[in-house]
Amino acid sequence: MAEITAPQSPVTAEQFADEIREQLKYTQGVTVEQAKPADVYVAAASAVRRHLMDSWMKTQADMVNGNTKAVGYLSAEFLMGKQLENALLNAGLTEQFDKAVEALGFNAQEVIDAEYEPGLGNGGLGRLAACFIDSLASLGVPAFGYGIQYKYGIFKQEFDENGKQIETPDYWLANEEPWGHIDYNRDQKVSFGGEVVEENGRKVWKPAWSVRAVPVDYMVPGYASGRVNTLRLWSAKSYDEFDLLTFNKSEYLDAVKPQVEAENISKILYPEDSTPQGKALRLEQQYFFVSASIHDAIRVFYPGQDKPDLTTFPDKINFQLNDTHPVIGIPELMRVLMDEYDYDWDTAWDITRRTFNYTCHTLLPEALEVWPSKLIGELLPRHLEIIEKINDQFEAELKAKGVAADTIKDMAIYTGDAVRMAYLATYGGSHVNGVAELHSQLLKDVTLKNFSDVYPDKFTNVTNGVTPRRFIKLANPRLSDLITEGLGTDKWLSDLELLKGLVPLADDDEFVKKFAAVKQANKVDFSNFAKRKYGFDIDPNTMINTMVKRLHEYKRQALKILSVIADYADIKSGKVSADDIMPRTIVFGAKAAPGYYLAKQTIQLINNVARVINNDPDVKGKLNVYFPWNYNIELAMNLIPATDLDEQISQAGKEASGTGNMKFALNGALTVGTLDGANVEIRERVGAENFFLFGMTEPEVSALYAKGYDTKGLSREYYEKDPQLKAAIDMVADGTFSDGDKDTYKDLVNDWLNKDYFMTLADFRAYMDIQAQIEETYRDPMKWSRMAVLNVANSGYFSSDRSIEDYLERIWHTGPLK
Ligand code: RUG
Repeated sequence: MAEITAPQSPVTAEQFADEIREQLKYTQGVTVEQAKPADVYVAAASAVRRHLMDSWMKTQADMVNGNTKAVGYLSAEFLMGKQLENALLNAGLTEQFDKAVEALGFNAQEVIDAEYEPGLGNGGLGRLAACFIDSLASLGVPAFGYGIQYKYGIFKQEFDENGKQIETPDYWLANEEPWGHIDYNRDQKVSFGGEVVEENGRKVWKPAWSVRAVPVDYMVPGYASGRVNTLRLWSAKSYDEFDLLTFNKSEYLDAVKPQVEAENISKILYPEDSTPQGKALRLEQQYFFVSASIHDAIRVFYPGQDKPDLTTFPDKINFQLNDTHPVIGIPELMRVLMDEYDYDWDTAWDITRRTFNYTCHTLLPEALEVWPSKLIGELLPRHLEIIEKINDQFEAELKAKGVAADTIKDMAIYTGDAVRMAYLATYGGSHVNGVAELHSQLLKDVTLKNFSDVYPDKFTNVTNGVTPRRFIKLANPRLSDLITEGLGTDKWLSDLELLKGLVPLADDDEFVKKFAAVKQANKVDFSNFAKRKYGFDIDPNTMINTMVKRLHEYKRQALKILSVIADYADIKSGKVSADDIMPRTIVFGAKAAPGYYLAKQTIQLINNVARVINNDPDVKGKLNVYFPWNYNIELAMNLIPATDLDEQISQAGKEASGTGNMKFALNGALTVGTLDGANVEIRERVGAENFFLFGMTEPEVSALYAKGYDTKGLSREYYEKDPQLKAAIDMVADGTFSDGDKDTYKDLVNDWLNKDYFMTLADFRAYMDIQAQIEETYRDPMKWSRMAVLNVANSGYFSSDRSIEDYLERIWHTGPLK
């Protein structure tokens, strides 16, 4: 019998059923007979919250009264996913829930499905924030997640009849949302605009307008830690609800204008993954949540004190800046300390520098935010002054260190016209980290090279991770049970390195067969899920080959679809018989930023390749492409456990880390990938022989740029020289996937042949070759499954618990609550 250490709740299933009944009756006013699954979901969520309440209050009290420094994770995105199952797991109520709901006459899955998934993030960055707050709570570290409760999350994706992406608003709050508690009594005032005047020798900011930041609190229960932290998402409300005078003049729209303007701030998540847009509103959002959070932390840690000793602030809490989005917090804390609490510049600077740390998540220059000074000056005039002064101090410091004048100019935080937020964060905080070893190295060598030359000690790496509770235990219960059986304990859920104990089992045929059976059962489940949700007919006896991630040129969905087209072209031309093909189902999931033209063309192409190939009798169902729309966490949790082969094929040197790659490896998919981001570390750990590596390395990519690949149109040479590549591209150009219309994809084709910045064509041959090797391996099921077992066994390092332990040791220097 395996040793089970999962949290146990004190209540029985009968008692939990009574609690649900009580919630239904006394809070919601419905009888069990009247209730729908959605009512039971709300009641169960409220009942779980009650169970977590004491731990939540105790965690907060211990945090304020104890001496353990807390972490404030400042993030514009938290992509939490559905909450009920996770809360049940961490409260030790999973079994009680299943039985209670059944006793009440409901199906547990239907109740769970009734929850609407919040999409308060764009992709990896937001999901990482969610994994991190889960791990902080599970490790018992006092922490706040601070962000924005957007009214509309990331857009809902649909495809029209031509396969084009359509974006529709995702009003996730349309139905009752039982998790967030709106705390009107702990609001904060956030001001904008106006001017700075001198009064009695002091700078005084006279803002023009203010909004009310109201916190909406979400519990973040730890797994088996007894701790419950807080995710505090700010919602913008107006101080002037309604102008009665204007209304009485029958100017109804004008009467609500101030309210609409104020509430716009938390209205919508910017649908961007790596390119900042929508300037003014985005800066307002950033300042809004950061200013409210800083004031909130002062309120929390110095309760009831008018004149707190804020020199201790960095000992109470450290703020982690999740990308450049919250970096305006640096001048904000300076302003608060000087203007609201009377500290001098040097003291304020010392406190600020010790409070903040910065995580960079990108290597794409366009994702490092640069704000026009004019905009900052208009919205936050006092902050612009402070930034200028920080820049003066910075330049003086560099000069004193003997840095050359030209370099100082290159490093300017404030250029006169613009403010470079990544530079401000690097100078204004104690540490800077990248999110995978290669990424952190490239930050030091390229992106922030000047800074790392001057401040080498600031730079460190923390490789990303994912929470095993959501992405193994909840997503893949069969594999979880098998792991527990194999290891004889379920302790791996809070110590993922224990998975190493599975290594010897890769040589145990019985275990490997069980492992393969788990994968097969998951594939059947996924096929049923895809039929129910999307109407797809996925054959679970084919290899499930998945590529899910944001649609971006650097991630190279184009490379994948070109390879599919090349295979298809081979069948059509008779070069290859469909009977000889290893049956494969390729599943894509991806949203493109609404304004990203080539990404949207790629989506259209994939959809039309799917339409043509899936309906072509010549292919005999051997090659299938599916593109379920609106990729989200629910889809991920169903698809990842069913995947045989995962695609991580970004151009080397472009993906900061990736976290999907970790989820797949942990669920026993094999990876085909480049030496990019965390792929490098995954491959090192699972073993080169258990990873399908292909493509150029980062130095090879750089060398090819140096030859003028994108500027001299060198990609065309690859097209001319490789008949298979040529056939594939010609098929796109000749209208095969656009009902004969040659214009539909002309911009995409033009880009491939004349620019191809991300070197899809240059890596095509290597990619086709590795796919041949993959097919051969897959034809030996035991070999494949053994490799998959070794992927699971050696991926324990990629737990977000380990990432948080690295942050604790290298950056935050704090630990669990005593
Ligand atoms: O693109 C990166 C991923 O490589 C990374 O895994 C993830 C979490 O660190 O963050 C993604 N990211 C980067 N999302 N937005 C940005 C823009 O800076």
